[in-house]
Amino acid sequence: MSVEGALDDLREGSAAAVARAVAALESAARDGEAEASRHLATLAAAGVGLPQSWARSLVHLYAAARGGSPSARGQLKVLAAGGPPTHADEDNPAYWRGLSARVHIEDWLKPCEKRVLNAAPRVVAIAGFLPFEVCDWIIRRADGRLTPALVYATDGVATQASGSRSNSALELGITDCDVVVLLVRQRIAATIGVPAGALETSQVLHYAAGEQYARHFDYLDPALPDVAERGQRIVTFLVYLNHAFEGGETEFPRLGLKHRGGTGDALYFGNLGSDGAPDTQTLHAGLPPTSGEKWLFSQWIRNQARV
Ligand SMILES: O=C(O)CCC(=O)C(=O)O
Repeated sequence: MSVEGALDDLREGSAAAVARAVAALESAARDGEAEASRHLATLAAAGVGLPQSWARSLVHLYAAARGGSPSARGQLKVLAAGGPPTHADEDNPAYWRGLSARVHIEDWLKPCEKRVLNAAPRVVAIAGFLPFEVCDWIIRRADGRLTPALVYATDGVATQASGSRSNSALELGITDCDVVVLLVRQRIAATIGVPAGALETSQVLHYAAGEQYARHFDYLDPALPDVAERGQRIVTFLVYLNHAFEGGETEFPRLGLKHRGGTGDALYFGNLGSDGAPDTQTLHAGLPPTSGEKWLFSQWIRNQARV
C-alpha cells in the first residue's frame, strides 16, 4: 500500500483501517520512505495506532528529516530550542540528529503565567504562549487549504457557513496534524489540566478584512447524546497567530470585554457556570478585522477524554 493509501485508511478511522495504515507506513519507512516516517512521527505523538511516545515520535521525525522530508525538516527547525544554526549542513545526518536532540518536550509542558481578565465566567490571557516560529509554521500549513468555516448550533450539528460566520478555516484532522501541532495541543491540555484526549480536532481560523464569527456560544445542548458520550465543551482556547490586522478583537458583549493578543498570545474561557450548566454570559464573537487578515488557532475542549 502507498503512503497515500495509508492516509486514506487513517481518515477512515476504524480500528482495522488505522492498524492497516500503521503496518503500511512501518513497512514503507523500513524501505526508506521519508514521508512514511514523518507520518509515523505524527501517529506516535498523537497516540493513534501506536502507543503515545514523544521519544518515538522524535526518532521517526529524525529518520524522516534525514531521508529528505521537507515537512519533517521544517518541524525540527521550528521545534529545536534556540532555532536552527545559521550554518546548516542539511546533507549531514548529524545536523538533523542534533536538531532532534534539542527538542525539549518538558519545556512545552511548563506552567504559563496567566492574567485573569474576568473572574466568572473565567476569561484568562496568556502572553507568549507560542513562539513566533510556531505561529508562522501553523499559518503556512493552513494557507491555501482553507474552506468556509462551518456554523455549529448548540445541538452540535455543523452547517455550511452563513453570514453569521463568514471566515474560513482548516480542521487539523490526524492526516493534517504534525508534531508541531500536537505539541501545541499538549501545551494547551497541560495549561487547562486535562488529558490531550479531551481536545476536539484543532482548527486554524482565518478572517479576511470584513469577515466575522458573529455572537455565539461554544457550549453544546446538554441533552445531546454527543454530550453524554463525549462530554460538554467546557473551555475554548484561542491562540492569536499574527497581529498584522486592525480590529478583529474577540468580544464578550455581556462582560463588556474586548480582547486582542499579539502573535503567540493566548486567550481562554470557561463555557459553563459554577453549577456546571451552560453560562449565557459567555456569549462571544470574533469581530471583523477592519484591515489586514487575522489568523487564529482555535481549540474546543471537552470534560471527557476520547478513549
Ligand atoms: O475569532 C475570535 O476571536 C473568536 C473565535 C471563536 O469565537 C471560537 O473559536 O469559538
